[in-house]
Amino acid sequence: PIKAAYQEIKINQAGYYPERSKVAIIPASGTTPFSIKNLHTQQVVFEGVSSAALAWDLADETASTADFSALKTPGLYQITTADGLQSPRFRIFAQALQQPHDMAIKAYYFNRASSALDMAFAGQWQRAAGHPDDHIVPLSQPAAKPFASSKGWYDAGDYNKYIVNSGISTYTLIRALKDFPAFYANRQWNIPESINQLPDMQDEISWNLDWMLSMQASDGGVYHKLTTKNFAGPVMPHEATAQRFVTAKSTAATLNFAAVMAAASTLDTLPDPALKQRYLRSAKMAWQWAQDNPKVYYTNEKSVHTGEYGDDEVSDEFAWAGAQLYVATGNKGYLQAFLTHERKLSAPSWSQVYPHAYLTLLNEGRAMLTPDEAQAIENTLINYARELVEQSHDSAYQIPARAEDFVWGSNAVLLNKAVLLWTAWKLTHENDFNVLAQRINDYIFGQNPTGYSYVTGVGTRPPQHIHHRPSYADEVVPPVPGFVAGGPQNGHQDGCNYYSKAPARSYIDDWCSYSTNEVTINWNAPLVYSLAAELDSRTR
Ligand code: G3I
Ligand code: 9MR
Repeated sequence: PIKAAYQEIKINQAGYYPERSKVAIIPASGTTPFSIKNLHTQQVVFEGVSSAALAWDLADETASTADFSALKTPGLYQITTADGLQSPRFRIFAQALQQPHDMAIKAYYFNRASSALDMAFAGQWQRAAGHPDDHIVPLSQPAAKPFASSKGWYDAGDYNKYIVNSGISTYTLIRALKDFPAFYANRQWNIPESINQLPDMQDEISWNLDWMLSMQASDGGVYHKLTTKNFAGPVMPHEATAQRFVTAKSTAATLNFAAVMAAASTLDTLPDPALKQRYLRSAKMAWQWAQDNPKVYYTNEKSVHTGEYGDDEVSDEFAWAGAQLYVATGNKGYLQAFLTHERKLSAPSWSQVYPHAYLTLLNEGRAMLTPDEAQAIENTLINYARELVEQSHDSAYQIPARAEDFVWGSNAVLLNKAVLLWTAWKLTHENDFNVLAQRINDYIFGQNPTGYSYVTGVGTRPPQHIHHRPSYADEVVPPVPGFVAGGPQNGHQDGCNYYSKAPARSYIDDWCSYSTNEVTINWNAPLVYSLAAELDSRTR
């Protein structure tokens, strides 16, 4: 694997559009003069001095920040210091971040189940179809009549499909489509559906909604996951042929499903107008099942050893599903679970879905709230955003990261904070919120203590060995592009050899490291959102 580059000057390896705010991080213990050379002309075009250094214990590092926002001329550049530190080469160009956005959303196409990936769309990552999932029975009823549960996205580096994780990913993509309609109206990334009249984003979302719908039983309850008993080996989809089942239903999956279906029913780019009622009906049935079964918590059946996504605190799921159903139906009874939930924000995640209710209520739901209700939730979000700005003062990287954020998928914890920051920025136009969200994008593309751009195929030092079965098993050297790695965290649950114990450095670009170098649909979704938000913000 390519090694981490601790002693490098860190920049956003995806590049900068000219008017963007730009900083570099210099691993040095004092203010340092730096210069920037245009690599085409070999002229020094910018000179400056970095800010006072800050120690950051989460990275076991002292570093200072070099602002070069004033450099706006397109070109290829490199930053150096007098004592020989260097940055990777980087570009300033008008289209910066557009291609990374398209790659990040295209990753969903690459992870489609039940479909061959054709050369015309997948290029060298073309592959045969796997997992038709057209003969599925519940694990507990082997003699039941099989049903089809095809399509959807593979969760991650594994081939299973889990409702709660799939649901939040779909919701975040729905959010992006609803929040940036003009951006998505004409944006295409060469998928089989690109020839139709709908936004590609709608087509990609529909691919997973179709699967989710099939996971609802006739009583309204939703199976927690569709899975093999054990994780497949590192083989291609069509070679992973162990039998798949749906497991038990759960309250968390059923409410997550209700929320996503209610949200989907409010999309105005649906492929068929009849789907609106179908989604809404499914959402209401799921809600009713959860009312009748409020404490069915999923744990793996004895014979099942795949991802659990277990959650025995579902008041946030009730709040989210209720808020979505209120917005979709106008029936205020649904909002009760939200109104009585303890008002506390955090980065949204598969187990913490309360923030999703905020996002819906502050957007489509706003006009349906009383002024007091609207003001209260808006204040909570803005105060949370201010707290994140405070947190960002702790390190030269200027990102809102705390020790507790360095868990499995730490990159997505930050990206989900960015989703909330973009929303707070839209409400207030406070510049701090916009800049902080940009810093998170910078961090993801290489402006972080390891010097990796964490997104495959983007930048000068991207991961090469993600824990992603197709990337491992195919004959192609580069991994499937556009996936963000989970990121550093010092739980070290996989027993691989880490070079550092510091949370923000505990990352290795190795197949071995499924706790830092796997990829998943729920980590890519806030990346897609945050890049779309940043690109869209240029027009406001
Ligand atoms: O809830 C406890 C918390 O109380 C405790 O303080 C903390 C300290 O470590 O741990 C918390 O539990 C963690 C849990 O996530 C909730 O955040 C576990 O340690 C941690 O191991 C667990 O990680 C999950 C991982 O699966 C293992 O189950 C990740 O969140 C989750 O993203 C990941 O998801 C996997 C799927 O199972 C399978 N598909 C791939 C996907 C990504 O790797
Ligand atoms: O490969 C699995 C990965 O996709 C899962 O997210 C991860 C979740 O725990 O587990 C991985 O499988 C490992 C298993 O849990 C333990 N033995 C080693 C497996 C990876 O090679």
